[in-house]
Amino acid sequence: RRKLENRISILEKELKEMVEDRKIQRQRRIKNEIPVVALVGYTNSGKSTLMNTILECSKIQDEDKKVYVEDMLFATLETTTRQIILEDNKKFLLTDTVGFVSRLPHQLVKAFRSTLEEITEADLILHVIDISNKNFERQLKTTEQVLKEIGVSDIPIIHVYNKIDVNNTLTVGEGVFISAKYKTNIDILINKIREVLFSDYRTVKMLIPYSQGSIYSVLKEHAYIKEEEYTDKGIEIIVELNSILYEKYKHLLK
Ligand SMILES: Nc1nc2c(ncn2[C@@H]2O[C@H](COP(=O)(O)OP(=O)(O)OP(=O)(O)O)[C@@H](O)[C@H]2O)c(=O)[nH]1
Ligand SMILES: [Mg+2]
Repeated sequence: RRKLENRISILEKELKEMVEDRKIQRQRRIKNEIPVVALVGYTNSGKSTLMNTILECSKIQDEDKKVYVEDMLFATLETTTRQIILEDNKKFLLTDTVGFVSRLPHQLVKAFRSTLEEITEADLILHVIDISNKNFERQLKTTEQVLKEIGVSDIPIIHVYNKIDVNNTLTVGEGVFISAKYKTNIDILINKIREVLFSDYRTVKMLIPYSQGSIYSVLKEHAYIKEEEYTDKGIEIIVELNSILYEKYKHLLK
């Protein structure tokens, strides 16, 4: 009892500090236009494990970037955001959040509300469900109830049924069935994420005059150059880009 109260006061303090940091992060992010994916779900469902597994699919990986995983309630005390870069240069930010519980200790509700704000900023929510838990249906409802309360009905949600290595009896339904720990079906999940986040991408041919080489650098960094050829008029490229870059550079279409 005493231990739990201590833990709660640490939680409250840490959460308060995080809110301030996140306000700044958020503004930066909005300017960057990189889409944000939030991992949401009941405590112990495997959100942080999935964060680490998806990090391994990122082009730039760093062992230090892994987050803490533990078989306990509230292993995650703060939200963490990492950038994921897929092989074709498509990027998104992935946010690991504090897990939900039913009957949240009331001291925590306020602190939680602020972490939940983070979720309202997401472009996509991955709702992680631990199907090895016999109460998973109730946990799923609890999480959905909280999501409803914070008013995110306009954000797309993918149901991610986790721990199929323990329970594989439930494989039909809307969503993706994975094992975050054993890295099963992660490719399917990534493809679903792609469908939602990058539906505005298109592949076009462009000619960049040598005098505008900086555009080439921008595209090299923020788009996916599939082919390039140096001609006497400039660099001819076949590039896959999002609608923002497309609008900006469509005068170079060929
Ligand atoms: N068998 C199995 N265990 C898993 C799987 N994914 C995660 N786990 C385990 O489930 C436990 C909780 O994992 P976490 O990733 O810390 O869960 P979380 O949702 O981040 O938990 P909180 O931060 O407390 O909300 C750990 O012991 C993981 O190793 C899986 O696919 N299969
Ligand atoms: Mg966690």
